[in-house]
Amino acid sequence: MIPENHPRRESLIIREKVVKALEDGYLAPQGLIAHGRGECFDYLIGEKTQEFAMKAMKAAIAMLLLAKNPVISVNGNMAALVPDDIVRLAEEINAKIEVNLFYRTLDREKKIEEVLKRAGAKEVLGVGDDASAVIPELFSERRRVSKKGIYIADVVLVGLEDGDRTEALVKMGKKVIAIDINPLSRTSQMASLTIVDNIIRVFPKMISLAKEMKKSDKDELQKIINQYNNKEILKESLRFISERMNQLSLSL
Ligand code: PTJ
Repeated sequence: MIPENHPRRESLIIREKVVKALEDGYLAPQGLIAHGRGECFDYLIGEKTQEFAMKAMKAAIAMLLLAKNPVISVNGNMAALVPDDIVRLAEEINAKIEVNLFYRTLDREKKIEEVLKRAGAKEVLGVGDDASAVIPELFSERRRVSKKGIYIADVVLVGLEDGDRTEALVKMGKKVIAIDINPLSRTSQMASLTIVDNIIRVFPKMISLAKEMKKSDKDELQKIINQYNNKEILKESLRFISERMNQLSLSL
């Protein structure tokens, strides 16, 4: 039991979700390590959504709303942390949902499909034989994708990802939107657009933005994308962290 007044109660509740997903058999044990790394970066950005992430989210929603075949790619950690929000965002932007795992097993794929269906998803791609197409130049199990999903997607939203697949998808001419709280990771550096923030905070904000921005016309959305520069956003996030650390060191 986590005490009501524990100063880090929220963070501990999120940990419990991740541990439960491991016990239920759909989170990879390595997902616990990934989560811990994320917690560390969250301290560095002040455990709040910062301006660089807001700008990236707006451009991401513009990109997703203009996409012909947008897909949200789901792994074990995403299914553990934001299952309902994945389904709600997919509905708002008219995206497909596909399971794509680094540590791929059929059992985990099926369990993640179940979690997403319980959250309201009508169709979940990438499970078992549905993942019969291959991403070229990628040698991990992540290379196998659905012909109806990631294979033909023009925009793919990924979270807590390894860099190789992001690079391979970009090489295939796709736009990759990465949610990664570590601006130094290969995924963050390789993605077309990087949201440097905690996925827990990102999804609700993206859902609100999608509701609002759906009313904009195509030219307005395209303008937001044209003005966006991912390198600048990554630089901004690193400057923010270093300035914040500096200020904190002065206040001790
Ligand atoms: O479910 P599977 O088999 O596909 O495996 C999923 C994991 C996450 C284990 C796999 O993709 C992996 O090993 O990922 P990495 O290489 O550890 O990368 C995860 C990235 O996500 C790191 O850069 C973390 O800092 C970042 N991250 C961790 N927690 C969060 C996060 N980013 C946003 N929000 C978080 N809560």
